[in-house]
Amino acid sequence: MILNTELEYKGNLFPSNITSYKKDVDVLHFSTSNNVILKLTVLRDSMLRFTYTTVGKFERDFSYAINEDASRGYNHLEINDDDEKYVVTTSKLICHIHKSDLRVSLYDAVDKTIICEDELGFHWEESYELGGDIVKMSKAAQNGESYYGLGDKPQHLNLKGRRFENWATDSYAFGKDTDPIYKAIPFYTGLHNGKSYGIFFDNTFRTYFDFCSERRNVTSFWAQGGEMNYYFIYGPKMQDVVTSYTDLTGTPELPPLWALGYHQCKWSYYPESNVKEITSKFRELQIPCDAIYLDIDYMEGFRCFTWSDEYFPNPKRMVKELADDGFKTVVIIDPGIKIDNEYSVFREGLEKDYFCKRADGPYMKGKVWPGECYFPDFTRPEVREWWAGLFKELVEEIGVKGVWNDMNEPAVMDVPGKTFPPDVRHDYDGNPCSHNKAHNIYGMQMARATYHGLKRYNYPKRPFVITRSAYSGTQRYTSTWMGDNVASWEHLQIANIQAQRLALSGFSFAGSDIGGFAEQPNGELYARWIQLGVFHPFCRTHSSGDHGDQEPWAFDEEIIDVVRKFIEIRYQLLPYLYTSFYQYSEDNVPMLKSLVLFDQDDAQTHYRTDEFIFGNQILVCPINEPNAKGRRMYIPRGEWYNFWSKNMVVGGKEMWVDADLDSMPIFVKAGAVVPRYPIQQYVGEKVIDQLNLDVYYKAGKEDSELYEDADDGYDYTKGRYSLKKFNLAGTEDKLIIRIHKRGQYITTYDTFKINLYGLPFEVKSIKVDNEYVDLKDVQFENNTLVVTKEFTNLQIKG
Ligand code: MIG
Repeated sequence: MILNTELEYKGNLFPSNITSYKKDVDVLHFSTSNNVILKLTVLRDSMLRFTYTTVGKFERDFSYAINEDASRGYNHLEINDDDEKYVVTTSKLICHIHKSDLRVSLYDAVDKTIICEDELGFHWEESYELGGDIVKMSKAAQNGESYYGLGDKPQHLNLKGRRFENWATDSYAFGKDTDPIYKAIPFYTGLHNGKSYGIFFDNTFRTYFDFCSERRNVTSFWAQGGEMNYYFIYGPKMQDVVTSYTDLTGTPELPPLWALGYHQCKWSYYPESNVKEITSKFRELQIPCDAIYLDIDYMEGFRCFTWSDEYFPNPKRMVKELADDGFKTVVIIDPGIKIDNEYSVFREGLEKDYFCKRADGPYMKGKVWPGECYFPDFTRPEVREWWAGLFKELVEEIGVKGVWNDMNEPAVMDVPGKTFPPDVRHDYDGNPCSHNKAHNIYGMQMARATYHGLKRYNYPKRPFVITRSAYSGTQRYTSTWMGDNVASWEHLQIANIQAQRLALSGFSFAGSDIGGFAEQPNGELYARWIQLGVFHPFCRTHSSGDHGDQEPWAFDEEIIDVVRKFIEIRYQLLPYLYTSFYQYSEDNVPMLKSLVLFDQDDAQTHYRTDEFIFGNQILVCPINEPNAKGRRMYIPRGEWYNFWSKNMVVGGKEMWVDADLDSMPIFVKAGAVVPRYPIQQYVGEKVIDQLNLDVYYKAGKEDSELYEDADDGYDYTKGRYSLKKFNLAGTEDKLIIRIHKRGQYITTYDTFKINLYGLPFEVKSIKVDNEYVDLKDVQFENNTLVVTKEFTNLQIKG
């Protein structure tokens, strides 16, 4: 099979000249004399979809990735032509389609500069093995162009100079540069000359991307089947590219707040007494923790939806006792259903014909943990419905709060390719196909069915699901982790890159196995990893357990203290993190921002990997090396306060930052208003009776947000939420904070405790809503004050 788009390759076929053109509102068809049709759909002024067929007729238009509610609509659409080309113009883009060969060039509509242009453009090769085409696209790389995205690739953040494959693969102990691994997210952004665009190649077959690796000036992508079908998304800000892609493929609903707490996991905690020992120890050592996981050994012979009588004689009681102590129970559920006629899930699946079959009729049989298994065809709506129903007892009756979907690449043991053979049939929601097409979305459809089950039976509370495999759009249903990493310093670095990369690929709710899954970290590595992990949207320690324990107390006192301290920081920042989740869910804003996403105009950011912005205003940089007392890092442009010392630094430069083992580089953007909770051992342990607002003075303006609701449930969808926007404006002798409020949720607290940092003047007077207040009345002391949460205008003067 030809795996490249090289010009010299003789099997390549190309579109010939355009012979007809047709316009149907916002869909333009360009047909060539050799039966190629380019269908160009104008979705938004900044988003065009390109689909090609080589047989004069398109497949049924169906995608698992696209979010039904994605924004559509444009302000301007104009089509002209001259001898050489058609010209499609929107308010953001100008698109040329060349009449002689169907090649496409895209320009910025405002300054007319080139954004992206076809090199060979669309071409294809006939696939004798599979039938249909191997569809290919090549684009000219622009001067100084950089590339980002592609989901979970464990490589340098900037993808330039490399080639990648997307084929969901179980990758135990993967390494730096292993490719592919668990996920297939065929979306990237290009950045050159201050402008960014994105390409989402919505094709679920095995796809490849080449960023100037095969040829220095060419970027290409291709698939082993299906149609050339991609979305072109223009910025020019990378943040707009990422939010548009995220809007296109969707975001999750808000998770329950506890899901943003700290989670503890291991393969495996059993029996019940061991689980209790672990949870009690967290409380005894006062290390906050919200969730405890049960890996495959909780089941009876690895049969999904069963419990081992021996290890867990009364799961309902145990789950309740754990819940009384603030622990939510999350259990693993794999796709393989054990072939066992005594097992009701198997019998039902068989009777109802829900399992995947080989091309000639036999069931797809594969070995996984339970032994020989059959596998539900999650690409059939009826099967997903059945699967969702299987969670009734687990969730409604036993009280499990979250489900962990593993092995859903799908992974199969002891066979070549470690997955289903290609002839396995799938329904693909009424578009029957082979595993070649369904492989990359199998895990997504499993997680989707799981999500619907959890949502149904946990209602009116919110569901929590975590998946290992994913395709674009999977973020609508579930969180994710990076799979089986290793306890090494290099993997700490990889985890950092993967979390950033996933966030800029639309999938923010992600985290690594803290400390590493395979092998065992020493205390120092574990502590450094916790420091990074508490700044990832999903925060869980997990390990295979085959090299010893990985609870905080498996290490010495000093490490326990560091771990506690950082998990406490996460719990204090929960309202900030939750707000960031709200901005992701509602406004499609990634929860982590690589520096290039934060400030693309600063060329220094284009190859940075370690530093990132957590939410919108907190800059962090993990320590990646042993025996470090600090590190050099790049501080992005602007003014930043050292989180620990509260000293201000001016960015746009590299600097050394001290960070002994009990510290790490953390900075807060000047002007930020950061909400802070008291330390709790689990979400909801305390009623919040006062909210801290840490206010970092800035000579100038900065906006911050605070989103709050009941932390669970769906009342927020009926308006019972509270969204506060803080507009901060500082001058030499004055600081003004205005609040704009929205929503009807009434917070449990009545007052803010405002902690002022970096004030360049001594406070002489305070006005709340235009009335001078006695400094005593607001308990003004050491630059802190207490004010009613109802204030809309606070003026502090020197
Ligand atoms: O073949 O369920 O990535 O998190 O602990 C190993 C046992 C299966 C792989 C997952 C890992 C999990 C483990 N699973």
